Amino acid sequence: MKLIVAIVQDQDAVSLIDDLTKGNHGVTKLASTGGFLKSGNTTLLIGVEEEEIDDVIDIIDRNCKTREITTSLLNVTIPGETYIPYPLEVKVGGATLFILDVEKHIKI
Ligand code: 2BA
Repeated sequence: MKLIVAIVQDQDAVSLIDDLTKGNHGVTKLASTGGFLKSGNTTLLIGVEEEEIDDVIDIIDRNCKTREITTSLLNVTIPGETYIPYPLEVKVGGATLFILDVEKHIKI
């Protein structure tokens, strides 16, 4: 068994979870925060058998879009001046996936 950890954008999470559930894949949703943008994203835990992995990746691919986000995260300091927010274009990916081996899966 494998555990797919999928970090996706909040906007894509509802349709993705619906499609995973329709496809008979179990999924748990966690609210998470990206370290760079410090804004909310969604982390999904999806436990799958090896032969389901391609189907799950397909479903994620169909639901998750890459978006350009403009953020004023970075500040430029000019000597003698206050901080000036500096607009930064960031491409946020469709999804970031980690696929891990599961040693044991127990349901009680
Ligand atoms: P964030 O950390 O908020 O990053 C959002 C987007 O900002 C990233 O999109 C990337 O395009 C950009 N970015 C991140 N770090 C950067 C840096 N040091 N300089 C310039 N741009 C930077 P994605 O790569 O699609 O990542 C989306 C979210 O996936 C991330 O949100 C983070 O929550 C998660 N993530 C990505 N790579 C990860 C990793 N290796 N480990 C754990 N989580 C990861």
